[in-house]
Amino acid sequence: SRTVLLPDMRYSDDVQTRYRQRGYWGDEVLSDVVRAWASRHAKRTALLTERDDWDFVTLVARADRFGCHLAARGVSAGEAVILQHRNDTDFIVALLALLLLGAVPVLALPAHQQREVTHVAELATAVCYLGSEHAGIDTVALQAAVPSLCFSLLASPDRRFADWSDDAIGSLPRPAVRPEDIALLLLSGGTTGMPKLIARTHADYIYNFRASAALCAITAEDSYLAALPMAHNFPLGCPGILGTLDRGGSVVVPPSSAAEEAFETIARHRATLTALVPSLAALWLEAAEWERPDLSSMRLVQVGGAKLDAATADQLASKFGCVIQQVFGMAEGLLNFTRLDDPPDLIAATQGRPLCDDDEVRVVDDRGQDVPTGDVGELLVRGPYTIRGYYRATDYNRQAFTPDGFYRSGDRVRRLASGHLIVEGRIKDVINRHGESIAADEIEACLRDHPAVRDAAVFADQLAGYDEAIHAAVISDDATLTLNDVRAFFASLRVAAYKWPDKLSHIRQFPLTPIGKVDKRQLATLLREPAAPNT
Ligand code: J2J
Repeated sequence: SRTVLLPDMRYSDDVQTRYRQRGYWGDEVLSDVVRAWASRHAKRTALLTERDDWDFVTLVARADRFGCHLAARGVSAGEAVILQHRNDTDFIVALLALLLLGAVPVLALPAHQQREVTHVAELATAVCYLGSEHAGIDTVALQAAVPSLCFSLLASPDRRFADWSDDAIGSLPRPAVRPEDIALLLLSGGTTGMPKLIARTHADYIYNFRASAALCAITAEDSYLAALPMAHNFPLGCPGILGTLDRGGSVVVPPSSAAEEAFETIARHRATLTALVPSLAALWLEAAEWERPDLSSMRLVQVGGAKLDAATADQLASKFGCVIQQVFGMAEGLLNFTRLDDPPDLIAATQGRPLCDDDEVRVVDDRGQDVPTGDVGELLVRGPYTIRGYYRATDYNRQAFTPDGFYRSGDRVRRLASGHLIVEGRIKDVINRHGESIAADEIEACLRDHPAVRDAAVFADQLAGYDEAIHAAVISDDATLTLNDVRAFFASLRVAAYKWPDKLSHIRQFPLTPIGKVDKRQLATLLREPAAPNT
C-alpha cells in the first residue's frame, strides 16, 4: 500500500530534469532535512508552547522516539497515516515522526468529522489514524469502514505523542524514499464533491518552504506564531512552521487563535511573524482597539486564503507597525506573495506575484486563449511545486488540468505589468468561508439527503470585507423547515461544522441558465434582495 504518483500525476522526464538543473529540486528528502536540524540548530529554541520550551535536539529526539514506536507497530516508509490534531506540540511531533519514518502524513483538519476523515482514509488507503480525543472521531467505526486501517492512537494531555515512550528505543534509519516520491498529502476543499488529496513530493515541498523562507528573509532570530490550523499549507510551509524551523527560527504556539491569547503569546515570546486569514485579521484588529497589546516584536504579518481588502491591509500595517504581506496561494502549489520591499500601494491592492521564476502563470478567457495584460481571466498554472494531478482522481483530473499539465485554479484574476495579480472572483462553485474553500455541490448533496428537501442550491452570501457565508436555498414541501433543523441534520451526518449552512431560504423553483443549470448569480440576487413591501 505504498503511496505513489500515478501516471496522471507525474511530471514528464524533461520537466523533472529542468527543475533539477535549475536547482529547484534537490537530492534531499524530508527525513534528511529534519534530521539535519538537530545538528545544525542543536541548542537553539525550536518550539514554545504553554507547556514546552524545547530546543531542536529535544524536538527531533521526541519525534524520533514516536516514529520508532510507529515503526514497531508496523508503519513503514511510503504508507499513508492520517494526522488530525489541534495546534500543539503533538501535531509537530507526530508530523516530524512520520517524516523521519518516510511515512506519508495525510493532514486532516481538526474540524473534520467522521464523514471527511473516513473519506480521506479510504482514498489514501491509510494504515493508521493519529488523532486526539478532542476531534471526537469514533475510531472503531473508522477502522470498520476502512479496511486498510490497522490501528489508531489518540493523544490526550496526559498521554501525548511527545511522551509516548513504551517500547521505542534507538533511532530510525534513513527511509528508502526518493526526492520525487510523495512526502505528504494535503487536503483540498475541492471544487466538487468530497475533499481531494494533494500529493506533494519531497523535492517540491522542500523547495516550497525554503523559497518561501528566503522570500520572507527568515533567520534564526525569527519566531513564527502558529495561529492558523497547522494542517493548512499556508502555516505549514509558506514558510510557516517548516520554513522557520529550517532556518533555525522558533515556532510559538498560542493556546488558541483568539486575539487576547495570541497577543499575550506574541508579547511574552517576542514573536516576529505570523500568517492569518482576513476574517481572523479583522477580529485581531477589532480586539487591538481595546487591548492595546505589545506587538512591537512583530516584523511581518502574512494574510491570505481569501481576499484582503485594501483598507484592512492598511489598518493592519499601522496597528501592527510592521510589513504586511498578501499571499494568494493554493495547496495545489502556486504561491503568490507581495514582496517585503514592494511599495505600500502594491501591498494593499494586489495579492502578490509568483514565488518562482519558473511558475508559468497564464490568464485565459473561456476559450482558453491568453487575455491581454490587465484583463480578467482564469488563472492557469504549471511549475516546480504545483501538482500535475490530484491523487487517485483520474476522471476529475481531466477537467481540473489542461492536457499540457496546467492546473485550472478556477480563480479569476487580473495581471498587472509588474506580474502582480489581483483576484477578481472565481468561476469554480465554491464558498470561501473564513479562508476555507467549501464545494457547493458537497453541501447540496447533503441537503438533498434530508427527507423534507426536494432540491437544493448553495451559494455565497457576501459579508463584511470579502468574507462569505453559506446560504442554502431549498425546495421543500415543509415550509416549517428551519436553519436549525438543517444544521442538526448536518450534525447527524457528521459533517464538519464549518460547512453547515449559515442561512436558509425556501424557494418554489430555481432560476435556470439557458442550458438548464441553476443560475446561482440570479438566485443570489433574488434571495439577497430584501422583499419589497406589499408585494
Ligand atoms: C483571494 N483568494 C484567495 C487570496 C487563496 C497560502 C495562502 C492561501 C492558501 C490557500 C495557501 C487568496 N485572495 N489572497 O494554500 O499556501 C483562494 C483561491 C485559491 C484557494 C486556495 C497558501 N488566497 N485564495 O488558501 O488550497 O480561490 O489554499 O484557489 O486552502 O483559496 O485555497 P487553499
